[in-house]
Amino acid sequence: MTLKIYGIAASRAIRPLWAAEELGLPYENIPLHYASPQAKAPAYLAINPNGLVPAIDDDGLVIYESLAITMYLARKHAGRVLWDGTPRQDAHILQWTLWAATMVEPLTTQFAQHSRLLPQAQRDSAQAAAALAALRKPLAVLDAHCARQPYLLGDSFTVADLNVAAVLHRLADLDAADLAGVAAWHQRCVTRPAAQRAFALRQKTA
Ligand SMILES: N[C@@H](CCC(=O)N[C@@H](CS)C(=O)NCC(=O)O)C(=O)O
Repeated sequence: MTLKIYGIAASRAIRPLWAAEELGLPYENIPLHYASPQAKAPAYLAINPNGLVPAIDDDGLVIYESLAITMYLARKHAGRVLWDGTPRQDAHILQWTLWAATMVEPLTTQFAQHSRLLPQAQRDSAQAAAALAALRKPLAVLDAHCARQPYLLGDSFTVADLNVAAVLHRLADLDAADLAGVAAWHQRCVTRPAAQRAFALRQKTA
């Protein structure tokens, strides 16, 4: 198989898996668990020296960082679904992806860790609440944007939607945050057939 995607689907590997499904690419998923010794063993560190998932090997081209991988796959298969190949679209894809990585993901990670990922004894509900409170500002920006158009770049789903929706997926309940625009847009993204196929992999490998 030309495209190998490392990482169990119940991890940030869901992002490249979702992208591959959107693009209709054949791929092999190597269900490496992020907490397993293999993720820190020399064979995998040669692929991702950070010892984190996901990473991909696309016919010898090795890449890590989940959001960089999805953008690479979208660009490589420009014109298929996720990217139309214009510099204008590229600029907005980068804008939203970096926004998600810097303004949102540290807070969604803090929330996920302190609400469900860390062992119970290490969870601090105050930290989970603080993350949700700090998220209100960037999510209000997204909410206002989503109220104006169906997808982040306009009428069509792109890799910007995939990246931002996947980052937000770690939040429990967007409706509860009183963000109707974000909640409706997020539903549109995650109910896509390709997203559902990728999410179904989580049952197999969780
Ligand atoms: N910025 C990286 C983060 C990757 C990351 O932290 N992955 C987690 C799984 S979702 C992991 O491998 N954790 C193992 C560890 O922290 O040792 C990306 O987006 O690919």
